[in-house]
Amino acid sequence: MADIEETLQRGDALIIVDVQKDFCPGGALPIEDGDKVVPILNRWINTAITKELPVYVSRDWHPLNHPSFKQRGGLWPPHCIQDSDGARFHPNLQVPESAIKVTKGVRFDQDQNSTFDQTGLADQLRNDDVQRLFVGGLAEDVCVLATVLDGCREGFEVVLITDATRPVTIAAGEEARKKMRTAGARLEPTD
Ligand code: VGL
Ligand code: ZN
Repeated sequence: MADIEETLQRGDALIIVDVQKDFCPGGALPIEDGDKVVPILNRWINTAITKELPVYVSRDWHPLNHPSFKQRGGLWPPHCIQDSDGARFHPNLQVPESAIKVTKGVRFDQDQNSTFDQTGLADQLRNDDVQRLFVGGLAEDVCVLATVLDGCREGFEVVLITDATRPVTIAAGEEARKKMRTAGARLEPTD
């Protein structure tokens, strides 16, 4: 991809998925090198803000005893519990004041991996005249995957920033990239 400055234009939005402490090394559900996405995403944020493009920042925000937790028969250790330290954004992520926050994973009865799932995000983006999404964050094979697939399904052009995301496992990451390509997403590194 050309450099960020040349790439981002009117009609684009940046979608940053779940760059929270619990998904980074030392957190409750740590993703290897999860924190490495932070400086890359900061560059994208900076350019998006300079160009007055919208930046959407999602967070996983679970109640205690969420159904995605192992204790309830789910897949994951408890993570991103509402108002806990681990649910905070990575401290070095430069979340701009103008960022539009998307909170998900709050339902008591089911998980929401996609930032589109019951959040109204698709309508919000259309109201914002957004046509193309640049997506990064965590985890590539879980919430980033679900978000990219829903973005394609909703009719947006979707570009996954490949160096701005990391999977829970390498194998699942490969599988996720195949699914995203098949759905029509573009997979591109920052430069
Ligand atoms: C996520 C596992 C559990 C994610 C959320 O944000 O990718 N992964 N909850
Ligand atoms: Zn979760």
